[in-house]
Amino acid sequence: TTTQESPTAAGSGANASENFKASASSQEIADTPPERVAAIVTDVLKGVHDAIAKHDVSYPEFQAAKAWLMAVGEGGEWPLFMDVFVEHAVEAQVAASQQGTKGSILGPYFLPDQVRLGSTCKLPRRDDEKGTPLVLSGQVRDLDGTPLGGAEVDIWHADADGYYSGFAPHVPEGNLRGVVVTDDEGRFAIETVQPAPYQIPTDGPTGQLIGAAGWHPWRPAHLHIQVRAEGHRPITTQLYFAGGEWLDSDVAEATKPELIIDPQDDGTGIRRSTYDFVLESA
Ligand code: MBD
Ligand code: FE
Repeated sequence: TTTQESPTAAGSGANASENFKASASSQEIADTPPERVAAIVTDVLKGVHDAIAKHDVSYPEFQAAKAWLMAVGEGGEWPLFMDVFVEHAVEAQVAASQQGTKGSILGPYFLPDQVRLGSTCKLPRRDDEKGTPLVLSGQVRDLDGTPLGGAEVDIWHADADGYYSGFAPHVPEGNLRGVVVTDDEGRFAIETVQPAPYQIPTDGPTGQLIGAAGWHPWRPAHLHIQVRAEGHRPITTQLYFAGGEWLDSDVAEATKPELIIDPQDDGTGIRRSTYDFVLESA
């Protein structure tokens, strides 16, 4: 539905690959002992072998799978594929031991070191940024209710066409991204615009697989948020919008009922919602 020149899947996917490789500090890479590698990979391969037997997979299908795997790598889409189809299962493991605000997946489009903004702020945007004005305000607190001043509410989201800055070449760098620092009472108020749902690029290997399987390529509209405070366990999450399209069929399976906000028009055309974040001690 967009009239903007859209990035090719290869273009935005490759960006995600480069970003992942460059961000070794924010993406912690495990040094896993051999027994654990063997245990996990044995079960992963067993799942593959079982599927081959169950579905009587043929040689042409096996070759098609190899060609597709190569295309995912060449198109730089492994971060996209992994975060859409696998990350939610990893997040569920973390969630089992995490108190406070519910988490969700990070996704492929986080960028570190974005502009730092005061507690009441407007995210960087184009002069002609499309979309309904949206204000998200709230408070960051400890599990015991203590307000956390100086906490960082790192927020990034797609524009009203569903594109992310840093990944879609036509969107200016840093657009709709910022690190909002809470005031002494842990409060923040962020003005931005309503994001659109996100469509997995249909011209790349991930989109082609989705098409070949007859699935849909959509994520519901969402705000990505990572909240960090000294001495506390950071929380990575997303907020979704009540009544939004694809909310009940997110291709990335990353929605949770606790993460749905329902912004209301304040009478001036601005939609407002509050959301408080609760962090556990580190
Ligand atoms: C996104 O915007 C996203 O949040 C995830 C998890 C995967 C692909 C695109
Ligand atoms: Fe996203």
